[in-house]
Amino acid sequence: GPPAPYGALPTEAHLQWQELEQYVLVHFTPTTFQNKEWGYGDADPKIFNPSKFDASQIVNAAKAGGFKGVIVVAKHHDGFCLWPTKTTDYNISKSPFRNGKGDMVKEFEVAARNAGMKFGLYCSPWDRNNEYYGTPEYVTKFREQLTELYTNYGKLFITWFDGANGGDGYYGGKKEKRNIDRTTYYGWDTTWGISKKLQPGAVIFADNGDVRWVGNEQGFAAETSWATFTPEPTAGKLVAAPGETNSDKAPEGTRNGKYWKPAECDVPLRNGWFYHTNEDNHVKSVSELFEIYLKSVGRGACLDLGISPNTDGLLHPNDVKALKDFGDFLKKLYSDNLANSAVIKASEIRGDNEIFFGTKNLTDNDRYSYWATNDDVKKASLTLEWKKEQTFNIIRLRENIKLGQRIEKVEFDAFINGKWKKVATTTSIGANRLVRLPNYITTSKLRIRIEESPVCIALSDVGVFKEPEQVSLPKIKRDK
Ligand code: IPT
Repeated sequence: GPPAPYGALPTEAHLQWQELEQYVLVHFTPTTFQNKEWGYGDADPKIFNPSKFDASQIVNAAKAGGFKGVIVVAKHHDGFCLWPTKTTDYNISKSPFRNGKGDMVKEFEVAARNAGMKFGLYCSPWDRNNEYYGTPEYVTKFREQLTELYTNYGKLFITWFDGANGGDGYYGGKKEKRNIDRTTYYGWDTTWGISKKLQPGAVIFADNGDVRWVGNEQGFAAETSWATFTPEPTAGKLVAAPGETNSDKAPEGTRNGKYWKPAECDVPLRNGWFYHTNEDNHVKSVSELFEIYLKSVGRGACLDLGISPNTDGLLHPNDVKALKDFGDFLKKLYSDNLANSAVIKASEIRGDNEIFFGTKNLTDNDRYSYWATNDDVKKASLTLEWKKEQTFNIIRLRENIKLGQRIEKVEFDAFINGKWKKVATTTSIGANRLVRLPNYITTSKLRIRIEESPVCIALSDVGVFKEPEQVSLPKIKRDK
């Protein structure tokens, strides 16, 4: 039979989320028209007048970048709701957009579904406009907002809870500071109960949610990154909560952690989350995006890229181009998986059962079919052999995560000048691991040695790729 699962395991919602690998997060509110990052909740709704708004322009640009889902910030910290909510007047119906008859969340949803992309929503807990913020009445309203969002916009893949909250605002028009206890105020168990009931297929993003914040806004998971995590409260708090969690440990996660809580890497395409004209020339390049991709998707996390429409309600041409260039780059990178033309031999196959556990499962594009070893075999190797020499620099490994995250160390050898030569070492594998060799290698044999695992091997994928020539990565700035 199959190997026993190991440790904490993903839910069905986790698996669906994981398979997306990359999606975008759209920030667009009156804050855009104020040229700010965090709105104070003082903007007149009349300034929200994106006369050329076109959700499909934005969504299709993301799709061209290889992104498979769209999360819309339905309400940011400024409290302005992009849908005609019943909970507050501070919403789109008071703006000139579509003469006060518009629903921007709906327009984004329709555009995403038309593009074949998944849809998700962000609704800020912090609300710097709401007069009730800080009292129990606001929490009731916040839950009503979530209920509206969970009811009227179809099936969501994610519901996103920002830990940034509490402080200055124009609450009910009065400038004040309102601090709350982020661990107790929102009644997260009850609030997330609504999410689970109305959107059971959606993962909850939060420092201590179904998917964890990676702990920085650079989009970098750690070189060793576990999908399991044991969230702990910050000093002096009794429970972990968004904004009050040991997020310093989040880039790496917890080996053998209590819960399956893989990382989401959120990072904006520009410097900030909102559009600013003076950042038109600070749109990330293909090489910067590829570095982020390697350190997020390539380390088993998902990449959540922030995109920001301008005051016309469109993505700037520089952003559109950056996304398209990156998408074209990824297409080229993945256009030829050299593992498909290799003969792959394993040091052993579980129960000699080629069909269930053989090496054919490594190249069938199915994340859950796998090559496995016998129960007591925790070290094993694969050899890929080609008729002719091949040139490549990227190796992809995936485990069948339905059986948990198992492998802890892998080494790679290439057969060069008649000898095996070690070319790379890596650690955590999980849902996806991209190993990038600093230089192309040319060889007819590649050996993959799994050196450490607490249990037998259950590997689902081997990919071998050649990076398109034009890219050289930026000098690495920070790499935990
Ligand atoms: C940071 C929050 O503290 C964290 O909970 C999470 O929501 C994260 O944002 C999302 O990027 S605050 C940010 C200014 C680092």
